[in-house]
Amino acid sequence: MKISFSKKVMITGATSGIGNANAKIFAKNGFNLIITGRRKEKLDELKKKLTNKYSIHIISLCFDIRNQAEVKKAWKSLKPEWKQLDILINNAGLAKGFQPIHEGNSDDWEVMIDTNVKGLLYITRLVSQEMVKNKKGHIINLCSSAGHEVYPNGNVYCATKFAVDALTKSMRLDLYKFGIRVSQVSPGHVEETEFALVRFDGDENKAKMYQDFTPLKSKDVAEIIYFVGTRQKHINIQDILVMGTQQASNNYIDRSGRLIN
Ligand code: NDP
Ligand code: 8X3
Repeated sequence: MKISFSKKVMITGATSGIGNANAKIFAKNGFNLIITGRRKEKLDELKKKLTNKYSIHIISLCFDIRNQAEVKKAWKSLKPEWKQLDILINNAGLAKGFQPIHEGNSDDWEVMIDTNVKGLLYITRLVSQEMVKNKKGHIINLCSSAGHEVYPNGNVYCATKFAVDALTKSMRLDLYKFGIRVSQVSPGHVEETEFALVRFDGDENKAKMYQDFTPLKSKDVAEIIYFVGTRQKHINIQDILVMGTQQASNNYIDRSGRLIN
């Protein structure tokens, strides 16, 4: 079936957390989706749930964003009308490890650099070429408060997010003359994600980082991304830095107890 009349958004890393919440909010608002991630069963589950609930089309693409050949193959598998995306949300990303630089694990460094920087570039290269042809499109990068302010033990993760910040700014300089918007959203701590569990290699105790304060929830960030992606054509929100009320900065968090709404 042809889908060129409705808007299309690609969300990388839709199998959990912020990307998953984003898929739900865009689906609810009638967008057709391309959802990506490595866990096929999670993609299938999400596709089934959202297509049962909303009358939209969803393509799921299962690939490792660190593997340029897999990214290219997945993109090539799309029909031409699906390649004319209105929005690309570069969300897939992760932190691995939390050690000072002299104790860091270089395998972790490579995973973060390959995912957060190189993976983002691989998919953006393909999507942006098509957006330039169509003279329309919007790229929204998931940066982080860690891309604005470093913190102890954050070293390489922070560096990858500083790189995302630089890429957002420089991509905008390359693409604005084609009518393409480039934005980023930079959250502080976000719960209802697998972020901490992944960072601490599945250690559930270490991942309990949010018990003594209330951070943002994945849905909060998804709502902000949806807002950024649905402004009138003449508006480009360049960056939103957002944290929970108890987080004043990366290094100052009021851990005196969770807020009751
Ligand atoms: P989650 O771990 O819940 O989600 C990460 C997503 O990225 C998953 O869908 C995962 O899918 C995907 N992903 C990771 N590695 C790869 C890979 N190699 N190939 C393809 N997909 C991959 O974390 P969040 O939702 O929190 O993270 C989303 C983004 O938000 C990240 O860029 C993160 O840096 C950023 N962020 C998170 C914050 C937080 O506190 N949670 C705060 C600020 C920014 P799968 O495992 O199926 O491949
Ligand atoms: C995720 C937030 O503070 O763990 O980017 O780096 S933080």
